[in-house]
Amino acid sequence: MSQAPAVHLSVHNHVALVSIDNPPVNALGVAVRRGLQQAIAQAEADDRVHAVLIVGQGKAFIAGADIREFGQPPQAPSLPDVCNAIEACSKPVIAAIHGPALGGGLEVAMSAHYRLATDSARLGLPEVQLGLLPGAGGTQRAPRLVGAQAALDLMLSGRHIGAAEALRMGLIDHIATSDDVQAEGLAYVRHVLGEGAQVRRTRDLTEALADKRAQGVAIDAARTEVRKKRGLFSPEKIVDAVQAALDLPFDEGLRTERALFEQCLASPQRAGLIHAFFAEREVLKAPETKSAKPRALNKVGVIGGGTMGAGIAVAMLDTGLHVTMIERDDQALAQGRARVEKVYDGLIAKGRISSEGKAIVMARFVGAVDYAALAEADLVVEAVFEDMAVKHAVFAQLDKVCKPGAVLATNTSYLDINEIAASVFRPQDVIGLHFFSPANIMKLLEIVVPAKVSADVVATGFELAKRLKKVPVRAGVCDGFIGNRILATYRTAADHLMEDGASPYEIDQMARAFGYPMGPYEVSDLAGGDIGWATRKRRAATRDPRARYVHIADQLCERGWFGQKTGRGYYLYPNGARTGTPDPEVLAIVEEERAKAGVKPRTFTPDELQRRYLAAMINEGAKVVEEGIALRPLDVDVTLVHGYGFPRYRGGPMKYADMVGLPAILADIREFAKEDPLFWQPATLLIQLVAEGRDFDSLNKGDNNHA
Ligand code: T1G
Repeated sequence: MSQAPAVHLSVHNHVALVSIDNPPVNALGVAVRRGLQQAIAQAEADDRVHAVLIVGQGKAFIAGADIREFGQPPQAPSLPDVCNAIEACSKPVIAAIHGPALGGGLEVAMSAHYRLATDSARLGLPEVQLGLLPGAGGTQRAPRLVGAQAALDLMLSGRHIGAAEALRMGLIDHIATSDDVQAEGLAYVRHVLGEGAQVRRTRDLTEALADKRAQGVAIDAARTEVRKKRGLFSPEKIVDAVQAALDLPFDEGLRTERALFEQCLASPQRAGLIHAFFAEREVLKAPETKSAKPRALNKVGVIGGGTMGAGIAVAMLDTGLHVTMIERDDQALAQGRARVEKVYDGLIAKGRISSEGKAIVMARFVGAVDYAALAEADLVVEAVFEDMAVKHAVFAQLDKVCKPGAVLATNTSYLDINEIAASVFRPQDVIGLHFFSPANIMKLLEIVVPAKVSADVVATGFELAKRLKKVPVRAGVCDGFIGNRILATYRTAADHLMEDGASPYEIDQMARAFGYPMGPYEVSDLAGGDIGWATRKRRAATRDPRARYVHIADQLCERGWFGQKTGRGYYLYPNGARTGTPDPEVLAIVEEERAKAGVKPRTFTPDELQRRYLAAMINEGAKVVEEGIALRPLDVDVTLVHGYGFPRYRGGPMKYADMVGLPAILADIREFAKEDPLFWQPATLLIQLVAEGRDFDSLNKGDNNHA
């Protein structure tokens, strides 16, 4: 059965209506490109046709090139050729935009001679978020329409703008008065023809670039800005391409753009960022979200007004939910409320909301010390002290007061949620919702699935994540779930390296050079060394006595050197400084502990440090997948990117491992195991994949028979 054409052409009263129909977002796959090229040629040749109108079917104009085609052998026609054909049309071509017109989609619109948009339009050139640049003439046409400064802003930020801003900057010519984009488009074509308007090729426009000095200033400012984008490849190429638009004739500029585009396409960052793009969409597809509908979610409760409780309350308030915060007494409740208000006062100070805006939000906040206030809650998140007895007491209360069908969630970051669920009469309603601090900022939300939970409760967790604009990852129950478990392992590898001869500052430098915003010891100082200390004490009873244990961190904590909050940790933070300076006393303690451990220190190259740090992360990631704690390797990637600072342009540790090659990772682990066979036990899954010549990505694609 032949596939429906992706592009339809029909003629209405001398207007050729070119309608793109390639759900879900009219991506410019090869069928759409061919269809567009043929439609323009037909319209050109049809004497009945006086003008051409391009529209998109469904919820989008065009969301860009088909990202799935990148990395595949190119198929003609190329998008630049299609855009050039549209622009070269001898009859006026009008693009009518509704919904997303992004990347190649906006490039198609910019190659048209006139553009209108409805209020629903979202226009942008977000290629930089995929490690690319606008490669179908966008870097040459956008500056000719809106000037270098506005064009560079769109391309370097990747942000989406609305119709009003697009009109102000000259990206479109008209805003439709209704959402019926086809009707509005046809009416506008008649208006354009009625005005006797001629073809207006963007390549020929000069007005927006007339003020040469201003264009030069824009380029210089952009060069300064891209220098701050640590490690990213394509931003600088974008500026080079826009520079070409200022310096070269159009067609030469196009050739320069193409060359720069090819460089970005070949960069591993493109593969990493495109993996991240699709992985963030795949994590939403958990078995429970496919099989069950979420429960109602209007009124929510938060138990505990501490840092996490208050952050969770703000996240809920920000999305329009009614929040009831429960605390043990009025004083604690007042402190909880104050923490919530402090966030909004900060936003007022930054001019991000008005005091009226704050009042409207806080009107949806209720504080109480009596659990009965939660009788109508649809979902309750507990964020109290990490102690099982305290959790049991809270859940006993919730079990008593919450209505049937209410979702009972715990924000614990490591306690056994199966045990918490077993403590109530409705274990099917208990789930883990593991937020990351600050909970109103951090994107990641681990949705921890205990054994007895019902599918619609899990689906409700995902629905909440969507409402909170969080990135949800489904995780099984184990100590540390996905993220903290892997963190503990690569942090231990770092401690081993420190005791073996590397300084904590070298290790942090390695992590930053790899693309992390901070190294593990800077993170420890920011979060507070006392948190890790409590974890180590908690785990002491169950720690394998044969396992190597490094005492350096404990030594700092026993001195009260917890980090920024105590003015020193691994680094010194004089006078409340936010950036630390290396501390010779810490190095002395490290030396002391090496001597006590009988370690003869040695030097490590940054490459050796990086290979051990990443190998520990990847190996534990593989164990988390093989045990089913994470559904797929991409779930590990999304967790580490959105919760632990793993550089997004590398896609995540499992994607990075695939790009390095699993045989090399396994060989490293086996090499390291010669020194410490207990710590460096290669994951069975890693051994299996190497033996089968497969990579982690093969498990992302649904043939998950990795058991
Ligand atoms: N190509 C292929 N698939 C795409 C796609 C695209 N451009 N955009 C979206 N999808 C899929 C997505 O994977 C999901 O699939 C479904 O559509 C719905 O998306 C030469 C080089 C448009 C704002 O970067 O930002 O043009 O999971 O869940 O929340 O210069 O998708 O259902 O199987 O995100 O409503 C530039 C990327 C490409 C835009 C809609 N364009 N897309 O958001 O739905 S590079 C982009 C988005 C380029 C040229 C260059 C968003 C959206 P599935 P969704 P949404």
